[in-house]
This record gives sequence, C-alpha cells and structure tokens, in this order.
Amino acid sequence: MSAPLSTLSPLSILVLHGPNLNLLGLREPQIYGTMTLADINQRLGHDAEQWGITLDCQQSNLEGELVNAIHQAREKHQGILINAGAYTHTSIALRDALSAVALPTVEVHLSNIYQREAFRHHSYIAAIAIGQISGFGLDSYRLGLQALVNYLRRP
Ligand code: CA2
Repeated sequence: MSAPLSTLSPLSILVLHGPNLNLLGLREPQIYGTMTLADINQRLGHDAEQWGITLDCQQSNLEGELVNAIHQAREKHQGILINAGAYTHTSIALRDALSAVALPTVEVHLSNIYQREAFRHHSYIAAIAIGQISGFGLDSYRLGLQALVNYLRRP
C-alpha cells in the first residue's frame, strides 16, 4: 500500500554554486549582471515555495567541498541544480561525484558559455546531466529548477 499524500515529504533539491559566484553583483556586472548570489537564492526560494519544494543552497570556492556537498546530497535530496563555475570546464572530480550519487542533475550557467572563450565550450558535467541551460542569467537557474522539478515529478 502506498503512503497517503499528506505523509510524503516535499521534494528537496540541492542548489550548488561553484567558485567565485559569491562575488556576483560585486564585480564584473557587464558579464554576470548586478544580482547578488543572495538575490538569486531568494528568488529560487520564492519559486520553490510556489512549487511546494525545499531547497538547500550552498556555495563553495573549494572543489573538495563541492564534492562533499554532492556526496551528502545522496541522503538528503532528490536532485541537484549546479552552476559549477570554472570547475565546469576542469573538474573530473565533480563529474565523478555527480555520476556516483546518480541524482538527476541540471547544469546551469548565467552566461552563454558557447559565446565566450573556447576553453568554456567544454563541460565535464554536461554529459552526465539531464540537461543544461546557459545564457539567461537568473532565468537559467529558474528554468533549470523548473525543468528539474518537472523531471522529478514526471509520472
Ligand atoms: O556563466 C556562468 O554561470 C559561469 O559558470 C560562471 C563562471 C565561469 O567560469 C563559467 O565559465 C561560466 C565564473 C563565475 C565567476 O563569477 C564572478 C562573479 C562576479 C565577479 C567575478 C566572477
């Protein structure tokens, strides 16, 4: 027999921000806009409330800390929304961690990484993510979260 709807806990998503994203709104507004990371998390929190889901937003500049957060997600969350920052283009460790926990993952980027330097065109994460959204600023996160929730709630 399945559990009654009221006893099911809400979907919980880990939102992971990588290196330097703590500087958002404080430096290089011409590339990354004027919103701070706190603004982004607040907006996502508002969306999450509307959709009846829970978010755990974390940021780290350290690769190992991001790996640990991904490992811990296995016990606590049903999906991962990640902007791995520059580690997107360099980190096999992050890709292996995401593969290992095997939670549905959506990769997002504020800027369009394909319009930028060639070294940003390759993502180690893209191949193991369910999808990638790049180039829409805050909307990359919001669209990514919506897509992830839709994926997790699919019949
Ligand atoms: O467009 C994105 O979201 C990126 O993930 C941002 C990364 C970059 O390395 C990726 O190629 C694309 C960089 C985040 C740095 O954020 C800053 C924010 C303000 C000032 C300086 C850096």
